Amino acid sequence: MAASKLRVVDIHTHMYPPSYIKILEARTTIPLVRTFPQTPEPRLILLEAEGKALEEATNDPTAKPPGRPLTSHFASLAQKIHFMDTHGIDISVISLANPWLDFLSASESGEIGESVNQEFSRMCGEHPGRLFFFAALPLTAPLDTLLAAISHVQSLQYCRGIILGTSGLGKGLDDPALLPIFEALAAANLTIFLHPHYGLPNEVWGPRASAEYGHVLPLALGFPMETTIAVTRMYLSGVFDQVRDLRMILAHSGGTLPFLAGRIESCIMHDGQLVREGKAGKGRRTIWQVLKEQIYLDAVIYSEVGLKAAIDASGADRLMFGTDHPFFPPLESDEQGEWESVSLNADAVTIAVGEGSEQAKAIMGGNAISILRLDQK
Ligand code: 5CU
Repeated sequence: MAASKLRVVDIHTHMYPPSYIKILEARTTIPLVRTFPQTPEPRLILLEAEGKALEEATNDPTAKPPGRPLTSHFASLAQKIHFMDTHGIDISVISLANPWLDFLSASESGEIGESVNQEFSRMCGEHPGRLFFFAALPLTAPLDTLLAAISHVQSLQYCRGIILGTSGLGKGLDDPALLPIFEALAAANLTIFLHPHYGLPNEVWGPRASAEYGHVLPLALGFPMETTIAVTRMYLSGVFDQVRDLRMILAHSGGTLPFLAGRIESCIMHDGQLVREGKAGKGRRTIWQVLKEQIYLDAVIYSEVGLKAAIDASGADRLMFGTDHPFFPPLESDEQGEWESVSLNADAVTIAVGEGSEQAKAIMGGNAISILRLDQK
């Protein structure tokens, strides 16, 4: 068999288009963009965990600035292409970063969503074949607006799926009211890219976190647990059986799902209520099966240990490389150069499956090209 060519595809790479940044600049509650006297660059404040730091910096001009600097990496298309070129990335599937359209009112989200998706479509059109995108859905809008949005994004040439947070319509992803949305997405052949934003309640991090531990706890632990909980709730609700054509890519290699799937299974088998209600018996598709049939995982886990667990759980043919650009820039080297956060993920693939192996080529790009139809412009 002829060896396949390496093409690198980044399926986890975000942007906030300029129009979206304007919305954030006009806001007074998180998410928002604001300038502080202690630093020249505007700050992007996204997470509820950043609330205390925001309050302190607002009241005290000497307090440390909250959030992260809003650099050109967040909103500039030229910068995205430069980042791709610097890291040898052939194709990127770009998506709006969190918290997407989740905070918009019901009356405005449909229209803003349409224009944001149109903007992503236009950006992809400027680099045909190099850029595709996951669209954002106006989840706070009425159902007919939401369904119309799915039809709209399906018609956009470079759209390959949608990016979704874990709140769904406000009650999580096991909400029966989401079924028509999942059905419409599956029928439209639009893959869901599931991404965390809400983390865990602030109290979990304890009183020292905001002042002493930076963003480590919400990002390293809150994000992956959020994803794990959301997908486990979906699994327990039966939605994967109800919508068999539903396809989801889970961010950050599925949170902790590959590691915890065995424990989830054991808890189901040993749960008196589920056994009595016939929900744990023979014929049930296990979470292992769902992981191999309806779920894909990105390879944004920064270590071969987690990556091997992801491969064992879903299969090397279901893993897809990502960078999480523009998050996690280098702090002590030039942002225009190579990013260590990227090489950590690329190295994890090499160590896990062998440099230049067919599995490495698949994870680095081949899988994304076939799963997301990136050969069709
Ligand atoms: O650094 C962060 O807060 C984030 C974020 O908000 N979203 C993301 O995708 N990665 C990192």
